[in-house]
Amino acid sequence: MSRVGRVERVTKETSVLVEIDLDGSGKVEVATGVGFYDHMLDQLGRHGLFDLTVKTEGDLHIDSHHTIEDTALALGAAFKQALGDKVGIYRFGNCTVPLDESLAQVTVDLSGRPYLVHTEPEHMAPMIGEYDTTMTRHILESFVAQAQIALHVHVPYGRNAHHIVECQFKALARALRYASERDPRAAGILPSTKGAL
Ligand SMILES: [Mn+2]
Repeated sequence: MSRVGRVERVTKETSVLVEIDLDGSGKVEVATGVGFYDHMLDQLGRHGLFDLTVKTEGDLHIDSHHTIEDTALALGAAFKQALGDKVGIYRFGNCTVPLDESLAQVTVDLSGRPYLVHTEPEHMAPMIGEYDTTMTRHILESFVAQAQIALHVHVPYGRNAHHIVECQFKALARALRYASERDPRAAGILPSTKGAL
């Protein structure tokens, strides 16, 4: 059974298409018009081993906010769709990823309930190309709200903004991969005593 999600989200501000295959090989085709964000979504697919297509046409003449946020919302919705009934998966995942001087620690529970805990260094360069670094939390909030997962992301230390953001996406990718992968010992078993996830 294939685990794929496809979401089209069209508003007056943006038009987003996301397709994801959780059991892919990290084949990524991303075009949002925001270079650094494309680079981050590339990390997500590559290190999550998800096949990922993202096409966003947003109101970049205003700024990159709507484009980035709406893409994250669609990505979260597509991820949830692809997870399906969650039978036979690990459910929990965590990964710690260093990028030179920066470190990201990510823990996820594919719980069905949205919750984000996020800390990162307060003092960071405000922009990476067209990417506003305060958007990282906004991306995670948006993804969590739609994917309905509990997500804890911490960067206890780091200095370079590019590194601080990129290690978060790499660790997120790997944690999502571990949580969503099929557990060979749990075939046919829903990883919850509640009977629903
Ligand atoms: Mn917003």
